[in-house]
Amino acid sequence: MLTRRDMIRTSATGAAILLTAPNLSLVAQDKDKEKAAGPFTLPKLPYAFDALEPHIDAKTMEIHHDKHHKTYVDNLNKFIVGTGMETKTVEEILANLGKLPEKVRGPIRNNAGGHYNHTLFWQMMSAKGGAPTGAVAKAVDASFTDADGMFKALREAALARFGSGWAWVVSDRAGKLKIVSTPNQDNTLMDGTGTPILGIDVWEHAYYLKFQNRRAEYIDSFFKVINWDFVGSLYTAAVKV
Ligand code: MN3
Repeated sequence: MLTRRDMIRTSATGAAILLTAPNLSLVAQDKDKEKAAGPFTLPKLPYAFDALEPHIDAKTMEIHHDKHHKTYVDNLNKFIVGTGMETKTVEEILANLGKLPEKVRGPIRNNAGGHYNHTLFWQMMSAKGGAPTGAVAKAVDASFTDADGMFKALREAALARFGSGWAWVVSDRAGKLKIVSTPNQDNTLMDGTGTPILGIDVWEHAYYLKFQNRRAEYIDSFFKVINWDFVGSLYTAAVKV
């Protein structure tokens, strides 16, 4: 079980998640909450709202986490009832959307996707910033020449996403990285095209308060607060699967 302290430690040293939750078991966190309104709960932000200032502002972080992410969790809890998948992990739900009743498949796709994507997103950021190291750095170089090559490709995908969605760096099981963009709250677990190791939320709610329509500036600010320890742990787990 992941306690709050474990979550904070995980955010500080991304490698710890390999010991406690190799498959990012969101349900393990969810079960910690005793009075949850359903099987899924909003994970605590692993740092203060203002921790990523000046790159990502505190008000955006507060609304994004406490309102937007919470709504995905609340709606997932509402729609999952009676589907027979109440005890599944978010990852299992996302990989098996076709098994859900047609009536709730769309809402569960959006809200389970939103819950999973944001749970990763908070941990993918850290005030420390920095550059990739170790195995993930080698993979970045092999796939994109260098980190700047990866940023360039990720920036292009994030800018090209029309409307709301995400741009991702995903890994296949052999450790080859590629850039993918998905609409809405979709991700690459849904179609099995890879495991997300880094993702940028390009919904306007992620940047409009500070950057208004200047998505490119927000993207470059995000690049300064990437939690490479956590990204590295996601990469190692993706390759080991
Ligand atoms: Mn968002």
